[in-house]
Amino acid sequence: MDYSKEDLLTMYEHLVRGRIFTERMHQAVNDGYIRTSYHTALGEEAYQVAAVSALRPDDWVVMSHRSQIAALMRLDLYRYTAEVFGKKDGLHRGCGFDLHISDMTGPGHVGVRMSTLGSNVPMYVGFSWALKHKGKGQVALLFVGDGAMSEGTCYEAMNIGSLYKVPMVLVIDNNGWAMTTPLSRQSVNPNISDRAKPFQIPTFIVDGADLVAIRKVMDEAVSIAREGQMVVVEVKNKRWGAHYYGQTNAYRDDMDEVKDAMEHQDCVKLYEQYLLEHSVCDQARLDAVKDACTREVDDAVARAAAAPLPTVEDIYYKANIYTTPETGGDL
Ligand SMILES: Cc1ncc(C[n+]2csc(CCOP(=O)(O)OP(=O)(O)O)c2C)c(N)n1
Ligand SMILES: [Mg+2]
Repeated sequence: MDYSKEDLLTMYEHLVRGRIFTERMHQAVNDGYIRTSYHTALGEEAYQVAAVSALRPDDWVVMSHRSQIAALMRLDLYRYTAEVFGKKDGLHRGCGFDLHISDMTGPGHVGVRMSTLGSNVPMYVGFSWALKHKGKGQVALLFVGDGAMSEGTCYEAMNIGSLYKVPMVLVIDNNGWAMTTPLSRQSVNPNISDRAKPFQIPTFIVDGADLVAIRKVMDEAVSIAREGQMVVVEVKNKRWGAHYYGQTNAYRDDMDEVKDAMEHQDCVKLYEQYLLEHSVCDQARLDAVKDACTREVDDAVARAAAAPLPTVEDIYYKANIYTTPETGGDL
């Protein structure tokens, strides 16, 4: 085994909390606590946990619209939940939703993201370049989807990122769909990371259901980035749900594959098997972790549901969308 029992169990905690959190957010949509489209990551939790686990605490994480599980490893669970419920206690006073979630000043080191697909890649090439010049050896980890990678800005950014040797890991969640467009209708090559090769960027491809395999790839990718080189990691995932929770999947022709993935390629089940087979812990320990995470998530949901709404002044103070109250409106 390449990792300590403690490290492996910490990843399990994040993984299982992420799964329970996603299920509770689906319920929150049904209950009317979340009133806008929420893009959840059911079945795509492992790569997020593995990626953030490979970082140093002072490295930076930047979400995509589907990487809440990664962000939750850095953010306060209650304040994140309150944000998506549109409550005043939220990270952005309930005015930003999760599309712009950040924590620029806290210990979380979660960078602001823009919801315009492709815009984050050039932005964070610049940010990583600044990190390089600060000289503290920090790395930025950026999540994007396969659809986002069809925006031209990504390629200008990869060229400059490689040329300037920025310490950035671009993790591509290739889940086979961009909203209602299957990968086969947006790319001649199913391996999106091949598009980084002309820029001489090192690339990796890994199975999104295998948490330990992803962690190994991420350790290597982060160490290359820290030495001063942009890296691309493509994770092959399957989008189990619709684009956002509540949307129909009627346009999809791969639902048999989804069913099969849910049964045989569930990253949580596979990781539980790994932990048991490698005698990292017993079933009772897994159950105890699950129970503790369930209580933690249920508590955050109950508190967020009962929390007050933002005031009209909060809502019209536009800086709330991108900033956290701690900064007093500054980024
Ligand atoms: C420039 C731009 N075009 C369209 C959209 C609307 N949009 C939001 S998410 C999305 C699909 C993204 O697909 P992908 O990057 O594969 O991520 P996934 O939803 O599969 O996680 C689209 C088209 C947008 N946000 N920005
Ligand atoms: Mg996609």
